Amino acid sequence: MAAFPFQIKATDGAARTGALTTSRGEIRTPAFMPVGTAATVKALTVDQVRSTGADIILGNTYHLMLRPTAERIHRLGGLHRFMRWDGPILTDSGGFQVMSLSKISKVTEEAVTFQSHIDGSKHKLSPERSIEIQADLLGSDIVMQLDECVSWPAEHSRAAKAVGLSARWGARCKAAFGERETQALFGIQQGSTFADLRRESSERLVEIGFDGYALGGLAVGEGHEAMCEVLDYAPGLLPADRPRYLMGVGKPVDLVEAVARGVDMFDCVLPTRSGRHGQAWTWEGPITLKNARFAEDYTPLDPGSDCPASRDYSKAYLHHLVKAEEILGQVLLSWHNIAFFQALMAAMRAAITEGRFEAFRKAFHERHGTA
Ligand code: PRF
Repeated sequence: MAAFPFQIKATDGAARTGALTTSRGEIRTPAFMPVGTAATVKALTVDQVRSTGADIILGNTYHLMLRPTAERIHRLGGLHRFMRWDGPILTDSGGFQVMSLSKISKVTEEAVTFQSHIDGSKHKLSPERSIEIQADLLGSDIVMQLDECVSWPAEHSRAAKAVGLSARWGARCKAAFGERETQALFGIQQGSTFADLRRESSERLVEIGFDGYALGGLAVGEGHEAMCEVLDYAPGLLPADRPRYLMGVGKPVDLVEAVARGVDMFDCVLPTRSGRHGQAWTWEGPITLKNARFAEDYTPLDPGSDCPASRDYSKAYLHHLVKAEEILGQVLLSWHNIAFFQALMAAMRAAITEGRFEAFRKAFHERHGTA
């Protein structure tokens, strides 16, 4: 398989920094991918997203296959052209969103069938159909295998079944994907919080052979401590020379702890979703702009940032926008939060490069707190 080159430029403990080179540009790692579920990073233009330093965004098979449909996006020239994002796009395979969003769903060996959360219409998503949607119709750069993620807590036997099904679906995805020059296919490790299952899952994925490997089934309710316990060993079960992607994570404290354990890529709705709900993430932790203490605070969220939303608008103005439910409040807070997450990743990359990640990690926690 002609994988995208992944160059690790420096390591510090288990933490790594480098770059994944795709046909649409370089992804500096550790990387945070803003979520563009419905062909939009909610509330932001692609120029605003790019201005934050994001190298890659994420799209969702589940949402796009339902609306406006993958076939329509294909007729309109593919997802990049449709949404005007010319950088790399990673798409999730759909299974996880089916479980969390659809009205009714049923998993068989063949496929997952479900009813749309939009209009109740019935759909089937097989490994082969997920690859067709992501790779051929949307034109994604990084395609995720279809997997089964069990909810937490899970019985060992239930988690073991999902590991087996995910491995068989991974092999079918690889066969359907074939060999491609300009697109990559990532496998997804499952196994809940069971070390033996995480190991078995990794071995089966490596046997199939993917361009990169994701850690799935985490951040599903187990909490920060339990997730960190899995991350103490799970990334080390995956090939060191390929990118490792922790799906759906997370808060700034989660990102720092996962990078410390050898994770290279992340995605999460947190910065955009919490921004739309009036929350700003800062080096000092999260703040709720609605709070009366910001009513006459003329300072910006981050005077040292080069993001206009972080640097040029006072907290008093943002407080007013949120209180008045003005749409600009959602735009500016989403923009600021994405810029903050990108600044955090850039700071971690610099700390790893300069061999001072442990000092960075300690200083980050002292300043940011545990929220
Ligand atoms: N599998 C897939 N997508 C995901 C997850 C998963 O386990 C998660 C778990 N946090 C988020 N998104 N395919």
